[in-house]
Amino acid sequence: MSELVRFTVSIEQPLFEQLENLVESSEYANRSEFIRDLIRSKVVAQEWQTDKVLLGTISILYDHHARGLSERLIHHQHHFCGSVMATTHVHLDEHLCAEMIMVRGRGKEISALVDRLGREKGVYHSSLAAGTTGDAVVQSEHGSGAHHKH
Ligand code: NI
Repeated sequence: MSELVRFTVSIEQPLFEQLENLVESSEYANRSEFIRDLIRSKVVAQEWQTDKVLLGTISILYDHHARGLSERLIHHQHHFCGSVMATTHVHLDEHLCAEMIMVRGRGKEISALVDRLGREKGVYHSSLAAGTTGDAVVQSEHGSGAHHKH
């Protein structure tokens, strides 16, 4: 564990009250934990603006009966510049399929795949959970250059 740093922050009273409300209504034990995760979220969001290889989970909802759609969705995944690591398919009812596609690649390429899948006729929803391979957020907790031992 890295050494803890204490620092003073100056913010407007209404903003501080919003922070207090957010911490109180969340499962966070205290302000510090809340702010740590807030920073990590910002770090990951920033990573998505770079050329780094990242992890993402794409969620799609589509009409199982749309002609040729399943084949086209698979085609797009095969032509994705990064790698598709895993997919989970759930038959929601006789019409609807939900699929989760875990991918590894550059942010720009992953976002392009999300859009491409979403543009297909018969796809009702395509969204992305923007993850990370960990380096940036793990470092901030264990000190720079630290690596996990498995
Ligand atoms: Ni299905």
